[in-house]
Amino acid sequence: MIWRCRDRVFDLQSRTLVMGIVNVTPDSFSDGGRYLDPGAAIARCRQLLDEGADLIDIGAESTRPGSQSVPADEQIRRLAPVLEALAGDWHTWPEAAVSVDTASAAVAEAALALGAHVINDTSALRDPSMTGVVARSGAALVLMHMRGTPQDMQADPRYDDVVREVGEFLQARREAATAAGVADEAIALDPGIGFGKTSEHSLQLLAGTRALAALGRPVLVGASRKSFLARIAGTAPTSAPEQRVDASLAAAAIAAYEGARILRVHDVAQTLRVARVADAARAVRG
Ligand code: HH2
Repeated sequence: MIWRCRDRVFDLQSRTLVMGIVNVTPDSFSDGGRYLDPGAAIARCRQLLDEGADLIDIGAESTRPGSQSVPADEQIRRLAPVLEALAGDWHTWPEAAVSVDTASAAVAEAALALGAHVINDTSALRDPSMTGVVARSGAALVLMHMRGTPQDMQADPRYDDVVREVGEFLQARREAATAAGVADEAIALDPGIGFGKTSEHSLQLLAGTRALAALGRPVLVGASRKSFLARIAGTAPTSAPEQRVDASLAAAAIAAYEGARILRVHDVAQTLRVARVADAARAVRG
């Protein structure tokens, strides 16, 4: 299976991709405030690329439960210096790609003009202009499932069968995107771990990765440092996100072994080693 991200084409047959997270925000749940300064964000991107990240995902708006939305012009103001700096860098990492985490078509358009290869839309096309912007650019599009909005998504989420319902939603969004001109081979699908999900729902989606992979597009899993891992691992949900790295690596191994092709993570170097082990185990399983 290939995943087309403008001029970057990833062959996902045997290799799970690792996407490093950089949030240019004051309030992200794990790295909020650390990379709000453009110089710090650029240095972090370069560090993750040096560690071997296949992609970096840059966000200018937190989507943690209860977070407030950030106007498009402010998102662009935060992203532009980082994207501009990276655009001059690509000879150093010719095979890596840059993703921008936004649900706004205006932000996506500005980011694509500055060279982004992927739009990571956690709202899966709630902005009706998003498909046109992505289709015109030839960029890749991540479609993620979220129940509700970051403001209300954790208020008693319920599903009859979370894996089936999320799969049906993602398939419908994929069809909407391709009908609007986005190439199917540019689309990746994401169950949205923690987005309108209890810990049990997030665990079921992680364990059910194979069912989503059967839809035939690369599955992206973002479990990194999320609080459901603390609950399962027996650490306090109030624990610092940095204390959830080992549990995150376990989640990455499960996701990759069960067919996820892209892991969105804070800890790139460790996850790359986990991904290689999971890839090797998948290869001998056949
Ligand atoms: N999770 C977060 C943000 N964006 N995008 C995708 N596709 N999948 C995810 O699971 C996902 C995502 C939340 O993590 P983080 O970026 O670390 O925090 P915040 O939203 O607080 O900035």
